[in-house]
Amino acid sequence: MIAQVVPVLLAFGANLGDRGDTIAAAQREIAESRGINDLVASPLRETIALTQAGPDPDAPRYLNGVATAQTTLPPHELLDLLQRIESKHGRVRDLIWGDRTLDIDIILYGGRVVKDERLTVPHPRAHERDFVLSPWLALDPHAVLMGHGRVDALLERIGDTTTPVGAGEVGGGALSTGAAGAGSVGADALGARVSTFGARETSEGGQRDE
Ligand code: A4P
Ligand code: MG
Repeated sequence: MIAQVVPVLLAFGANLGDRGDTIAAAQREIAESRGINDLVASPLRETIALTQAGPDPDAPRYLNGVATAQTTLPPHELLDLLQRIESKHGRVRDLIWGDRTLDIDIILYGGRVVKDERLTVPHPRAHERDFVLSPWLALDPHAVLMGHGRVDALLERIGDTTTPVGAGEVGGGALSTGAAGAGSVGADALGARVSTFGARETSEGGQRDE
């Protein structure tokens, strides 16, 4: 059987430890994993921690970014891979939305809707999070979030409180070339690819299995 290749959008967040190094290492490990190709990472953004009580300016700040990739892994196998990489980087789950060394979420898995006890895709909160939308928009000015519309309009509606990573700190932009390796594509080519998430929604109502 020939495996289907599906474009995915992943989101990365870290607010403990060497945040940028951790995200860069995780992206490299994902890019090198079986069933993953063409990983391209956005620049990282510095963001205020969103806790269950709301934004907390006193909590350690996050670095957040997104990456696109092509995968032949089914959704739950992709989640297994991401959770293994989170654990390897010291992720401990205690508080809901608590501080963490690394969080990796699946924002989109092609045009597919998944909803079960382990996985909800599209990610149910992505449309209201500047720390997801802002780096995604930097990667793809034409990005469309399935079920919610254009990312630039969503971001304008909620406001962008994220800031660029300071000079001298590790950012995702430099990593994208290294992590993606020989099979990488540039952000321009990727933009077209990322936009296909939205195209599927427009033409097929966002319910299509890949
Ligand atoms: N799960 C379900 N759907 C998904 C998906 N699409 N991607 C399940 C990944 N995992 C998914 O996640 C809990 C469970 O969600 C997993 O076991 C998986 O089976 P988790 O990573 O253990 O915990 P979490 O991330 O704290 O939970 P949750 O509800 O996914 O949190 P969010 O909504 O992702 O928010 N503030 C800033 N500035 N930046 C951040 O990145 N992140 C969060 C987490 C809160 N505040 C933040 C940030
Ligand atoms: Mg998570």
